[in-house]
This record gives sequence, C-alpha cells and structure tokens, in this order.
Amino acid sequence: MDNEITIAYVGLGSNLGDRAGNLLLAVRGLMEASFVVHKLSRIYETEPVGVEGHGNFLNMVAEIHLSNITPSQMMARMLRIEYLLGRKHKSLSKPRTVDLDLLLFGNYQCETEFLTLPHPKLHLRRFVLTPLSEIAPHAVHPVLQKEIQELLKNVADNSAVHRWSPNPHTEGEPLDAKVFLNSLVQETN
Ligand code: PH2
Ligand code: MG
Ligand code: MG
Repeated sequence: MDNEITIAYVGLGSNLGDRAGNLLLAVRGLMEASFVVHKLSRIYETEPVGVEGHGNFLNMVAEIHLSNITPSQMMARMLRIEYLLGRKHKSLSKPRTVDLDLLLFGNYQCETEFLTLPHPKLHLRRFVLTPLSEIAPHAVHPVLQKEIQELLKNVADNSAVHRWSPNPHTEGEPLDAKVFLNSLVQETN
C-alpha cells in the first residue's frame, strides 16, 4: 500500500527576469528534488490576474508522480526550490522569479494555514486551467467533482492566455515536453 502512486499537479509561474529560463530551472529543480516529472504542459504567456502593475507571466503545469511523501513534505521541497531560484518576496503582490503552487495532490483535501488542497483558486484561473487541461483534461476536481476541461470551458476569468513561443518574431516550434525532459535528463546525468 505504501508504494501506491499519487499523481500531483504543480503550477509554475514567473514574471521576473528570464521568465522561460526560470520555469525550466524550476522543472529541473523538481527533478533534482526526486520528483518524477511525468508530463509538462506547454508554456503560456498570461495576463496578470489580481495583481496590479505587473508584467505578463509565463505559466505552465507539471504532472508529478509520487509515493511515500505527504503533501506538506512536497510543499516544503517546492518552497526550497523557490528559495534556491531566488524568490525574494513572499508577498503575492511583488514580481517573482518563480512561484510553485501545489494544485492537486491526488484526491487529497485539506485546509490548513500553510496548505489548502485542492488549490483554492485553481478552478477560477484561466492561466492555471489552460495548461492543466492540456495535460489532464479528464482529471476530476475532488471538491467540485468536475473535469478540468469542463471547469475551463465554464471559467468566468477572461484574462488573456496565449501559447508562448521562444521567438515572438517567428512562428517558432512549440516546446515539446518530451524533448525538453529528455534534454534535462541527459544534462543532469
Ligand atoms: N499568480 C498570482 C497572481 N496572479 N497571474 C498570472 N497570469 N499568473 C500567475 O501565475 C499569477 C497571477 C499569485 O501567485
Ligand atoms: Mg501562485
Ligand atoms: Mg505560490
């Protein structure tokens, strides 16, 4: 029983400095923290939601397979990655190099000072639902009991969310998660 796999989803965001580089370093950080990164969404350029005076974010979502780890242990590892990548401000209202949010941890539900699962705003944010729906359209929100693709279809948030491409002046091939993951694995080996 102990070795049962839990599927978790992590939202990644950056709106400071080399935003795409920051996301990729965060993915690498997740892998180095012994998380099995199973899938990655594409990267999206997104309009800031609920914060004033920010530049656009880049956002993506990672699917992670876990065993023998609690949600709070997972959060602790994620906070360490944020810290190592130079996040200076805990404040939501300041630009950040990398923000890692635990969106779903299997069907686990909790509400503490440090962690609420599922993420309390997951179903309200187009910048989360778009990349999440790309890699997990049929995952079911444990509280709302609706599929992610359905939440996306009905979300009231109309903020801009566009596929990001490395070079805005060309058509640019979209990031292929498998190719990217392979290149990271080769680098770290
Ligand atoms: N994160 C926030 C607040 N607003 N907006 C976008 N587009 N992307 C984010 O990651 C984001 C946000 C707080 O963490
Ligand atoms: Mg966040
Ligand atoms: Mg956060």
